[in-house]
Amino acid sequence: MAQPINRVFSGVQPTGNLHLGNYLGAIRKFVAMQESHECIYCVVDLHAITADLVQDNLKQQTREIAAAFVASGIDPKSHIVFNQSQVREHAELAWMFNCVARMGWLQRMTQFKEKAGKNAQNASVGLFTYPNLMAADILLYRATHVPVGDDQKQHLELTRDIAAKFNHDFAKRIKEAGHGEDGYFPITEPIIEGPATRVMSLRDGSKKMSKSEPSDMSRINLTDSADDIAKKIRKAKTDPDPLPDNLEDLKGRPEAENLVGIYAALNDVTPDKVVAEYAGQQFGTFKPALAELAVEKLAPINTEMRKLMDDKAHMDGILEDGAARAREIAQQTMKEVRSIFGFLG
Ligand code: AQP
Repeated sequence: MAQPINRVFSGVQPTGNLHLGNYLGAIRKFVAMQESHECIYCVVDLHAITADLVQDNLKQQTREIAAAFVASGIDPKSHIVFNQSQVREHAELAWMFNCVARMGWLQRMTQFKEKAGKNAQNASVGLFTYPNLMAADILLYRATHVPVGDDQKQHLELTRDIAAKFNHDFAKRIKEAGHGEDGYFPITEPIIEGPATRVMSLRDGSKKMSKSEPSDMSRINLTDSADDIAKKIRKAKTDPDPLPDNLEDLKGRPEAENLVGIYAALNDVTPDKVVAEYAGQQFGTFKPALAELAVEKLAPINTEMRKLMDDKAHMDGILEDGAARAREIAQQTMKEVRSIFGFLG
């Protein structure tokens, strides 16, 4: 079977409220890529149990992420939107990739070190092998492009390493099965670009904005009201200096740099343009402008998300339909992968 040349896959974990970082770093790119690519967008619920085993609201949060996809402009009819646990082949390929990936590769993953913290011995094995499941998510669909935020860069490199090792180790069988000279799995291209590939916490410019950060004031959620958005931006940590007229002078001012990056991304302009416009202005002027812009861009998504969330049956229908179409691709891949491994059946 020929490899697709233009297939996008990406996923979001249902681990809490979607925030501005997820939106600017990932979901907005998902929307843009629909124009030129065949897209598969997944709520990666199997990943959600790697950190906290017992989840209270998994079904609801899964629907909420899917609703955010659709409310942001993803078309679930022309493309595929589904949740990972409905397509069992993700887990099967992840097991095989546990055997392809090397211990040393996983031991280098910085996200595991950050998430496991000082108590790595007590972290789940799933958290350690998370990148193998992520590689399986992507390669199950032989996706060629993966739009993600900057924090996922290292995991994407691992996905490429897994694909390359599989293609190399099974080269003879892959060729004999007629899959061509380039190997079976594509060497996926990460799409990490724009001014908001790493949106930082509103309370601490050295930490990334994150769903699992305990302080809700650290992030703007897609479900926040206009008042909440304005309050969070007003209270965002900054320094006492005015905005400079060039980006170089923002260096060493992480909170200011973050707010400028957010403004630029929301307004689809470069950060240079933002500092040129607000040069010499205090945050007392810049923050209300940013709040107004954020509300203008996020309010329509928020309204649409609420509407979708009121109709659970509709959301479940979208996910079931997406899963059926994803499964067709996944089953074909696994048939071929099982044969390459040499399994009977
Ligand atoms: N702060 C961020 N800036 C830009 N992009 C971001 N992403 C996450 N945080 C930022 C991107 O959003 C997509 C979905 O991420 P995820 O939910 O699968 O997991 P994550 O990267 O671990 O995100 P969180 O919000 O920090 O979740 P928790 O707290 O549960 O770990 C990815 O493309 C990611 O790069």
